[in-house]
Amino acid sequence: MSERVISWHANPSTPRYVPPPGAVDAHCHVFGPMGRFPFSAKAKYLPEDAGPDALFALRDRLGFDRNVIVQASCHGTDNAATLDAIARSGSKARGVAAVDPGISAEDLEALHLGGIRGVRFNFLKRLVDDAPKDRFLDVARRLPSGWHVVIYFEADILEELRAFMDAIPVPLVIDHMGRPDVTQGPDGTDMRAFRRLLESRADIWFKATCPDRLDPTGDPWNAFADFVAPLVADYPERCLWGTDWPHPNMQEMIPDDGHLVDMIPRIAPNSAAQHRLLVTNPMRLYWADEG
Ligand code: 0GY
Repeated sequence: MSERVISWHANPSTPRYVPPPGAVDAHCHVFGPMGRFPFSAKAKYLPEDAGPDALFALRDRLGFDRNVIVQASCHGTDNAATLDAIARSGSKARGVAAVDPGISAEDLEALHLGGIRGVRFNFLKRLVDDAPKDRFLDVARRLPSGWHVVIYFEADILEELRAFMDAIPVPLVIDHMGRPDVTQGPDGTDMRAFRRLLESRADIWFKATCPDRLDPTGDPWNAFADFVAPLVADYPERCLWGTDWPHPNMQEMIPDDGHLVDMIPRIAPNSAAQHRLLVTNPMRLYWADEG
């Protein structure tokens, strides 16, 4: 792997939808800059730099106030780039780390001081070499108080992961709703399985994110809107929203971030629902110390 790729829009449109004050982009990443924060030797993609200055400029342009920066797989378990971006945000960013499951209590505490509030367990084979459930469970049992676990998986392994998720003793956040087939519609097999998961515990949250990844019908992603709106309506206190900028691996289908923001009123059609999705819910998970 030698060629560095660009997976984000050079000049996204200004959204028509205006987020409420205090809105949080609760799923985004930083890449590098590589000169200071080299990518992991195990990285499955090699992006151009997409650092904190670009992230915060986009935040302002889209009308958001804060970011939750999720450690991207290209940086492995070295969270230095994520921590650097959080430190540069002036308290306007917090993060989710990827850790070696053998991490010490002291190193977890240092991540907490750096603004990390959760760990991500990634089960996508195209992104990570291994996902050791027993070791993940061990670290899930040792997390600092108030942290949660973010899980990234695809719909075909949801059932296989149920016992593992049941055993995690902290809240769970499911990335991109476990990558369902949104073309099945809101009553399809994938949505029914995901709802069974949400019904199994009151502390499972989900990210109503990534129409660009999940909806093969393309922008304006009508299948995604039809699929996700009923879920947000039925679980208004357990949903989060994010841009997913800089859209890892989307270089063949780069979304316009302004259009992504314009999805918000289609899945959360009134101001109370929007406020919960963009402010109340992420603040509860990531800035509980301010609440
Ligand atoms: C996402 C999705 C992807 C990548 C990563 O950490 C990552 O590299 O999360 C993906 O390629 O599906 O949420 O950013």
